[in-house]
Amino acid sequence: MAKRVAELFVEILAAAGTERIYGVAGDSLNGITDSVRRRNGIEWVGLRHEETAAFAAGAEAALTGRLGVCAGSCGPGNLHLINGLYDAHRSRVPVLAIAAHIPSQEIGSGYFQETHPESLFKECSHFCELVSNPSQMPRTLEIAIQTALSKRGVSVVVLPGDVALMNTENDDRRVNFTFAPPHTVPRPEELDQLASELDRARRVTILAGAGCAGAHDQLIQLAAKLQAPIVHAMRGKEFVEYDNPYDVGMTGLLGFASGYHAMMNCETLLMLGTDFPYQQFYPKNARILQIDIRAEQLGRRSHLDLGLVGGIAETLSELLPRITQRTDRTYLEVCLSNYREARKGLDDLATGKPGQRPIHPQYVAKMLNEVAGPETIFTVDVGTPVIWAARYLAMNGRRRLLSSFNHGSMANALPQAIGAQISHPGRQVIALSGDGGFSMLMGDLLSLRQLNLPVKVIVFNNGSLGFVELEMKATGFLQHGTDLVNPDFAKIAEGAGVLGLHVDDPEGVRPALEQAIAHDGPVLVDIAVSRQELAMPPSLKLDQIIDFNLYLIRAILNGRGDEIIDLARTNLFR
Ligand SMILES: Cc1cc2nc3c(=O)[nH]c(=O)nc-3n(C[C@H](O)[C@H](O)[C@H](O)COP(=O)(O)OP(=O)(O)OC[C@H]3O[C@@H](n4cnc5c(N)ncnc54)[C@H](O)[C@@H]3O)c2cc1C
Ligand SMILES: Cc1ncc(C[n+]2csc(CCOP(=O)(O)OP(=O)(O)O)c2C)c(N)n1
Ligand SMILES: [Mg+2]
Repeated sequence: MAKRVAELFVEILAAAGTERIYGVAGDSLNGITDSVRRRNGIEWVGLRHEETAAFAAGAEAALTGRLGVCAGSCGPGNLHLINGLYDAHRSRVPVLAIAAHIPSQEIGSGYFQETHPESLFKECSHFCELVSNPSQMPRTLEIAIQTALSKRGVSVVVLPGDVALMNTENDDRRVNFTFAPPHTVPRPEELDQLASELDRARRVTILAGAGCAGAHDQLIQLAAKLQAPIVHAMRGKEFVEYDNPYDVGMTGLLGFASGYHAMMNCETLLMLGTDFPYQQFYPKNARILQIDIRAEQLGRRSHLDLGLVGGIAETLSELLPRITQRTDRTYLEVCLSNYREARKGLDDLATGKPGQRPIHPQYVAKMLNEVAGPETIFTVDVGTPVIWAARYLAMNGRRRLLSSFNHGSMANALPQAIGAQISHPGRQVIALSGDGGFSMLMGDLLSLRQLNLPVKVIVFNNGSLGFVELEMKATGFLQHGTDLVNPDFAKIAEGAGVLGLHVDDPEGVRPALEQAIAHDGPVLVDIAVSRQELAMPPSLKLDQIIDFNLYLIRAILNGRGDEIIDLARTNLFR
């Protein structure tokens, strides 16, 4: 029996396990939204901005491993998806975007709202095709889904509103979407070679990333055999750091001195499932060995002496019996002791005494870590919240940590929290937002009320684009264009039917966070935190230090001495 293309589309999505579509309704999407309305089992999640929809779908996909789906209407509607889609694509999580399109007979005429989605989304997708004829369905959609799942990333189906409403007799489904990634292991002789490299080396450091998800046991066993410290890249934190006696912290500009030194002083660096992007932080003289599931990743960030293609869990299982147990812990102990020192240094910054204002953001993050539950999903805005999360949120194998780590977009935390909460009802979801990031997609605060999502939004309100100020200082620019004149966000929340709490004294931080978590509904906690909080890189290069001094000199010359005192008060004298 003939059915509409849109109806078939939604049926195929349901067959692929889709439970919801995030989006903003629009004329060209009517076929899809109406088919969703008439079908049980798939929900339309209406949001205030399509970018939120794409981030939410990406968060759902990241947490479940299943396809996240979002939709935007023709022209500006689907264009708004793009930043969130870039994020999902670069994080390599499977997302399908439905880009509704102008009437098919108008394509190419410069029609109202016309864009060319196949060109626009090409760069942020593995697959991006137009359905111009009903008989392309369901095959085009099946290929799109299969591609997103197997290549991990975004697929876009461009669907003109009129084609969505056409009838089709065609329903020759081919795919059952039971995709499970294959086990991939390198050849035995390559594993032997890797084992002998590792056995020969004196000081081995492991750099572990997100590719170590599901490989915690093997990773720890390997470190134990090699007596090797484990440094993690940021996306690896949630999979690597917990229950790990070999953990020496993160490296990179936001990392720990101990992570930095363990990378720079090793003789052999073993990279496992990581694409840590900053070349300056790789050792120049060490031998570098790498395992990654994708061959094109090998040697992408550093010189490479041996690269193997394999999944980390299964490859380490094969590698372990080939490695000789070491007993010398000298190098490991030095790295661990550096780590204890770095950790203490960071903990000493996370203090808050009643009456002592402004509140240190580190203290907020530390308190949040203490009051949040063991299953919490944290979403973290790009900006200084990423720093506080990296340093003060402890993972345990069950907590999750999402941000826009690879794409680096602001305003990700609230949208990702929405996707996390909808797909995980009953689970605690906490967004760590910057005041800049939060206000960028603030419209979807309203969605927390509309969709009854008990997300807790913690706004680190420092009245500025703080991370950018930090970068300006580190590189010798005088800060400009970074001021934010903010309202009391708690009052805005109240106006939106969301419990709003405002805190401006350290004494109030913990009680407010506890109250927020105990509250059965959405909450926004607006916390006035210090603006001039230095997040020193683990090792400053001489030119960076000179530039930093230059900043101070320029600031004085410009008569902004008050700011330096502020810097000093919040950093040097505590
Ligand atoms: C403001 C800001 C500052 C940042 N500062 C830092 C910083 O100081 N330090 C830092 O570390 N990061 C930092 N980041 C994050 C950084 O940009 C990268 O996102 C992060 O370092 C990448 O972590 P990763 O290598 O674990 O993950 P990814 O980049 O996602 O790499 C994972 C790798 O694992 C591979 N893989 C996936 N699955 C498997 C498998 N099963 N088996 C084998 N391989 C697999 C993938 O092919 C990929 O190559 C910052 C981000 C922001 C937004
Ligand atoms: C969409 C987008 N615009 C601009 C940037 C550049 N940028 C990175 S961090 C940042 C400031 C973030 O400010 P805020 O959310 O207030 O967090 P803070 O660093 O102050 O804690 C900016 C502008 C970006 N990463 N993404
Ligand atoms: Mg800010």
